[in-house]
Amino acid sequence: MTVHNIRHGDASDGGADSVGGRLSRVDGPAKITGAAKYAVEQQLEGLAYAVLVESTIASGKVRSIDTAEAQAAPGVLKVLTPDTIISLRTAADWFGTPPPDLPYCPLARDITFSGQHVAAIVAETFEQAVAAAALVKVSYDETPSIVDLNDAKAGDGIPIDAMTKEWGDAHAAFASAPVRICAAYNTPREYQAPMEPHGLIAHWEGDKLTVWEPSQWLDGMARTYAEWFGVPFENVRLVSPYIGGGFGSKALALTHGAVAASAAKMLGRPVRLVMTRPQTFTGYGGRAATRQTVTIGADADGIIQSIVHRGINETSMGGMWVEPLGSVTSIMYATPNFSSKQNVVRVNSVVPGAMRAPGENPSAFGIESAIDELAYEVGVDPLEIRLRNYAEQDPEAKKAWSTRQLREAFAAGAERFGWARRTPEPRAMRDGNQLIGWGVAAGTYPVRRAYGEAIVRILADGSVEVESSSIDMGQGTYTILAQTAAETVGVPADNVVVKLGDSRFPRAGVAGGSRLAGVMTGAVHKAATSALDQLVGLAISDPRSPFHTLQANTLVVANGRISSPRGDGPDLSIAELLSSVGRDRIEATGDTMPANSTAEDRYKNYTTIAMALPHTEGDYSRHSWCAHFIEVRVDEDFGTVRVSRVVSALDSGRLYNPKLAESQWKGGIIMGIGQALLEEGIVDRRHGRIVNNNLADYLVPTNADIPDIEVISVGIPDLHASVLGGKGVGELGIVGVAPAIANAVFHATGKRIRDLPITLEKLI
Ligand code: MCN
Ligand code: MOS
Repeated sequence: MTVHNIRHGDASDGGADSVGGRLSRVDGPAKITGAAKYAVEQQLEGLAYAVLVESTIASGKVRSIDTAEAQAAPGVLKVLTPDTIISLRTAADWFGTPPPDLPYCPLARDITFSGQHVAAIVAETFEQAVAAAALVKVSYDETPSIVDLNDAKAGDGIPIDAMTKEWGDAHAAFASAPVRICAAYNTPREYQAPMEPHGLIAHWEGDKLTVWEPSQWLDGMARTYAEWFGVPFENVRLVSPYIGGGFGSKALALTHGAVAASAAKMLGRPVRLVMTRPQTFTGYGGRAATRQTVTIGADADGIIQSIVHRGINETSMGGMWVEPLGSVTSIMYATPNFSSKQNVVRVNSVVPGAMRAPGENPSAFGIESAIDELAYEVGVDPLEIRLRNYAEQDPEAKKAWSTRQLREAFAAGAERFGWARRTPEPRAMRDGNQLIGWGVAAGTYPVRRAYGEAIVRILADGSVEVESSSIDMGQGTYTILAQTAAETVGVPADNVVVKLGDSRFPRAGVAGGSRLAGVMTGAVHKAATSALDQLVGLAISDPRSPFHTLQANTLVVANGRISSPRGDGPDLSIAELLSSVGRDRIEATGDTMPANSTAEDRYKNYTTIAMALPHTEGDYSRHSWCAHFIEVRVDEDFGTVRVSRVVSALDSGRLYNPKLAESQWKGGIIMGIGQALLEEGIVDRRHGRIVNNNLADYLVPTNADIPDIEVISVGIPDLHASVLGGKGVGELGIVGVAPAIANAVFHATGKRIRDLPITLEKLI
């Protein structure tokens, strides 16, 4: 859990230790050497193994479960069914809405999707549990199901009024517009597919529960476990020091967690449950499939008069997921008239959920494809049309942007890509039998803000320790918090140890919505500032301090040493100073909560998402922005598409660590290439099963699919966004990639593909 720094900043960059420096990941060596212990690798005395049995139908009822043979199988400790598992309480959702006072059973009798957990085996070994699970015989009364959005029975669904956004008279303005574009854009179900599958070890000691589980949100998940089992929040400890990716799928306590923790309680032994790769496809829902219609009315110069947008996303029979499809549509371009509405359709699926830029990602596919269509319709360059319709303020909130370096992003990206050399007509650029296409699209993601808490300790040996229950799933939290503490206190980053991933540490909200870096650098900065103030205060005022006689107002701490600003007087290491005043540590807790916050406010902030500040709070509208310039090569005979060049310019405000931010952006872009060309969950139309529920058939990009990607930072510090001036990074990169590729494919081939992914059968 402890991450020791090894110096490995770029030699070329003297400031690697400071915020803004290119310090390499401080958790890198632990991960590469195998020293990093992931959740389910804990070795516990008496560990038992749980394996899930899942429904093979998508809709109906469990008629009976025959467990006799499984029960008698070697090593079996318990067979859990809805009849034998202990009863839990319903937990609040992530907004903290008080739940109905109803029992909760994580094993289902009423089946609403294929892959629902109906039983579980707990055995002495994993192999015994797997063998016994195969002996459980479940019979069903099957009823007709709606397998996905394409199902004829799916219909138009339920209107979500809260999603409606309207100004002006969009329909009238469209009717009178000289140029009109109207098209439908579809995205399929996609999956997070993190390398590390979902899984956990649950361990009860009396009424105290410890859960080792990969988690994007320790405090939120701890709350859910506490509510399920009716124990105080403080009794649940979540431990998650290392996580093999989440992409949105690991922010909530899920049904399988309830099964494992119930089994552990019933047996009085720690229980480990790890999902198989196929189970992860129904263990958490992936990104909802979406349908959008985008209608643009414009004048002959391509100046937009009206946008009418209608969106539909799928949700489950019992749960509610709204993928906000109007989120980019309503802010990217200036328009005097606008209307956006959204429905959700219930299908027999696990409830879909958050996947990297939920909402913004499919939303951008609609509007950024549609504006490209408008560009060809009026004969204006696709980059030029975006500039003509540039939104100088937030068209929806009617507020100034806190910062919007999108024009700069277009300029920098176009320059580096060589956009000016583009031939305007489709099918006009080629290399042998490869048609070459150049496409552009913009992207954006809102700045979500909440509050965080951290402890910073200056220890007797002069080292600094940071603790927070926030997490690092690969995005770089350990590293940027080490840099923040190092710079603020005035020590080398080597001398900082960052401890994350334990809910016993000071609390933190969700690592989702690209908010954690801004929140936690703010909290650590505050805690470190107050630890430094204490240190300097002691040095000045403690009669035992060598600085006492100086009668200085302030002292300077740099490089782990403390001295007077004028250079007269003593020059001591922090360790020497602490020893002179007889202290073994200085400790400060810092949080970014408003000063008058109550204990209840804090609990609510850290365990729900209800307290996040709206991005349009106050006078400004806060977002990060990007522009992607992409080259594709389409084989004229085979219809295969290769992305051959990507240049993206991005505005995430100030970067805490450019090396890591660039890596995050590239990761998002790579995921966007997968979304554009490969990824699609395919459902069996008879039983509603996900057919390609593995990484051989659910295609994600490999190295061979990825060209050189160049990313350019065009951000400037945005102090309306966060304490240190950064905006979100983690999700921004994916937004706009799929439409940039679709636009490039149109430029290459003259074929407009409005359904993702862009596979060869759609092109030939
Ligand atoms: N950063 C920076 N400068 C900024 C903001 C961020 O240098 N102004 C860098 C830092 O290294 C920081 C990282 O970018 O650790 C991400 O910061 P932020 O944008 O605040 O996002 P979060 O820390 O909240 O991380 C969550 C975000 C989301 S929501 C998804 S989804 C996602 C993502 O991060 N999933 C990921 N990136 C991922 N990266 C990996 N490796 N694995 C995942 O599952
Ligand atoms: Mo990210 S989808 O908000 O975890």
